[in-house]
Amino acid sequence: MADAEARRALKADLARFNGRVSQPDDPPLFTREPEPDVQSVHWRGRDLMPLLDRLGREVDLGAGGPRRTLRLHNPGLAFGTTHTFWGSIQVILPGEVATAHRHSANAFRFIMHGQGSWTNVDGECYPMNEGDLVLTPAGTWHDHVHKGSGPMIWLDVLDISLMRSLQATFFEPYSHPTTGNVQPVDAIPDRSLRQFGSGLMQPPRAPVKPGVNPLLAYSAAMAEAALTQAAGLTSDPLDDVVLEYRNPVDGGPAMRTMAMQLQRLRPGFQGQARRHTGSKLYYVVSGDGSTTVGDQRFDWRTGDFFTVAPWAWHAHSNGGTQEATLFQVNDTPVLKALGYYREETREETRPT
Ligand code: 1HN
Repeated sequence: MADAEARRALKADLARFNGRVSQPDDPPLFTREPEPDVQSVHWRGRDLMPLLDRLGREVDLGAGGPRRTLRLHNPGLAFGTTHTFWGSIQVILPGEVATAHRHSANAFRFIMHGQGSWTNVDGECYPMNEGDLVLTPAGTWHDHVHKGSGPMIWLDVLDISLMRSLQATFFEPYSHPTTGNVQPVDAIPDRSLRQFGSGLMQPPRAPVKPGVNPLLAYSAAMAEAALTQAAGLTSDPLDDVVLEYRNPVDGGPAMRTMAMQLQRLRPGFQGQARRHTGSKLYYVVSGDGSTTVGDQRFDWRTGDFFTVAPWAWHAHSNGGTQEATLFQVNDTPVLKALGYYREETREETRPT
């Protein structure tokens, strides 16, 4: 009893000086394995599309951004799609302008539907057509202008939750004396593509910053051609045909905090199960198939999204007769850079 009282007194005295007694088994400190709050979630395109249509008609592109987006919300979290990034679907209508700003979050867009929009990144202008990937790395000014005739829809992913947990949030709206809240376009509007777009040859004296990908856009046509070439390789036991969008200078991930992949699951493919630290979001570009995640099974089809929570066993399969194509973003570059990346695979195809 005396001991208990002494401990209470010690705790009270420590508290007065902003101290705490701490031991390794104090919740929420060490658990044997990750016990994520993030959930593995499946969003169906057939549920989202009518809502996106309504969003386009009922929500104005207001001030303060402006952006019109539907966020893929993870019910296990207060905010965000996973604990490191936010995935949102942006709707922009003909003639609309999403004015320029910059922030410390890294961001990219993967175009889902439509054509005729352009993103201006630090004065360079890149087309946004279905299947294109456009990067707006941390600190770059960016605005989107829709010059086409139908609505445009794309996936935006930003490492907002990571930036917030590191308490490193910066944001600035843009203003220019003649062009106002959009950026003027450079004389060479696609410089990064001209310098680095071949992926294989580069101007020897082009300035590059360590770890920062100088290439701002990856076209759907390039990705499709690369994937078709890779289909001639031996099938990857986890992912069948899979390629990562890479920094052409150092071979690293396309963004410092987020890696993106495109993969093709051919009919009859049954992938091995794996688990790893870090979180992922998939977007089904085309086709259908299924992914088992922990004790859930997501039967997905074109236009669907799903997340895989950290350390959840998961395996992909395509039991149909058509090829399926998945786009993926993950935060493993962060885990790898910090030494927190772990991965396991199982011979069996189904998680137990
Ligand atoms: C943002 O800046 C964009 O620049 C899109 O297009 C989506 C979601 C949350 C916060 C900022 C954009 C965003 C965003």
